[in-house]
Amino acid sequence: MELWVTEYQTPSLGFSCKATQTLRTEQTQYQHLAVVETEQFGRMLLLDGMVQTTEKDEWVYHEMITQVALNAHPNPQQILIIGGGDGGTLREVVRHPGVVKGTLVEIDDRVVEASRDFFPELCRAFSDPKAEVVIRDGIEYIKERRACFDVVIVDSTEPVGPAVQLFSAEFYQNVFAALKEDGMLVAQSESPFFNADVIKMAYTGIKQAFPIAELYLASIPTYPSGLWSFTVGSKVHDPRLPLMAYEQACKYYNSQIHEAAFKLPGFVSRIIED
Ligand code: AG3
Repeated sequence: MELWVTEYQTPSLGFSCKATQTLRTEQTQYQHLAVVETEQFGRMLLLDGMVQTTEKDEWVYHEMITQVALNAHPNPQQILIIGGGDGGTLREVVRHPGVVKGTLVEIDDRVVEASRDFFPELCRAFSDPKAEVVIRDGIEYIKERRACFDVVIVDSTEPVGPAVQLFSAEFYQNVFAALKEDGMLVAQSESPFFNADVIKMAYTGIKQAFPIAELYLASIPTYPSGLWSFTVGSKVHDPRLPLMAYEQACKYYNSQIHEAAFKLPGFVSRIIED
């Protein structure tokens, strides 16, 4: 019998992968978690039926959510990741030469455990001396911090379930307060084809809190529509300019991609124009 795993990307579009094995399915305290072995993309992590990452294309997302801000900031030493319990973003953070400490704050310890059990390429950062993993609600964590991070990365799920508030204007203001005076925020902000409303909400909230707000894109095969957006908020530095262009061992990110990623198709520019 053939086994297929499907994410319903819209009510009328399914993205299906042939699976060879179901490695884990469980209801955690916060969400439904599944790990399946697929033929096309290797191991795949799904939360509430939505693809979070796969072995074969995780590097596009993890490099692009991390290396753009870390290379546009002149001195990115203290980095906070909210969400991202699989560890892929943390791996990118700790390998950047300027970073002194990468703190990951994940609400659901079962995501961290699934990564430890099934995603050796993602979880290796957990044991890095520069890394700290905290199991807590990032919304609460950020409220208690003032002017202590150079870059905050929001590696969230979609704005449903535990992540809803991670797209709110109030949360972005709390991130602003937790950043140092020249800090930067980067948040994953969904597909311009299917989630224009989410992009608008993230961009508007970030623009209210930060003097500089910019959107950039990357091509991620296993996410809805394959075209994905990230939104940066910055206090001082222009996120579009790669200062350091640390790109060794990157498979997607380089300094030309950095600049090109901010060039937007007309339909995407129009989402964030008011
Ligand atoms: N976080 C963003 C995943 C969004 C995917 N959406 C979807 N499949 N509908 C990924 C976490 C990886 N560290």
